[in-house]
Amino acid sequence: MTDCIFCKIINNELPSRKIYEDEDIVAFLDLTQVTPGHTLVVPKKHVADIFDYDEELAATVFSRIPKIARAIKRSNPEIAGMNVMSNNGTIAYQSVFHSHIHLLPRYTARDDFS
Ligand code: DGP
Repeated sequence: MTDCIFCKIINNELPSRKIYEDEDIVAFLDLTQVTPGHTLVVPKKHVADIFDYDEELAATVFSRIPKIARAIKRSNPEIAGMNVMSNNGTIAYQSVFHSHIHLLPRYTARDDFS
């Protein structure tokens, strides 16, 4: 989709800090960094939200999450947990309408992020 920010990131038309990429998905740091290491896992296929997934795409995207979560956790010994979540629809606070899963590392020593 031509005016989609995440399609542009996937196609390297916009910069991002990618931490993982394969033929189906890309994972890059969220611009806002709600907690340090806040990452978005994004299917390369443009789907607006969870309601657009077929089973094959769901299996592809969600099966990658544990591997990426483990890699983020390994990157910093202070990471003690992680929120994995997705906003779907304006009412659910989705702001970018190319589906994505948020990975939010949580820190024991400094878990004072709202
Ligand atoms: P959501 O509100 O769930 O749709 O989350 C969208 C996220 O996308 C939000 O946390 C900020 C992030 N975001 C928006 N624009 C950009 C961008 O250009 N680059 C990066 N890396 N993240 C972005």
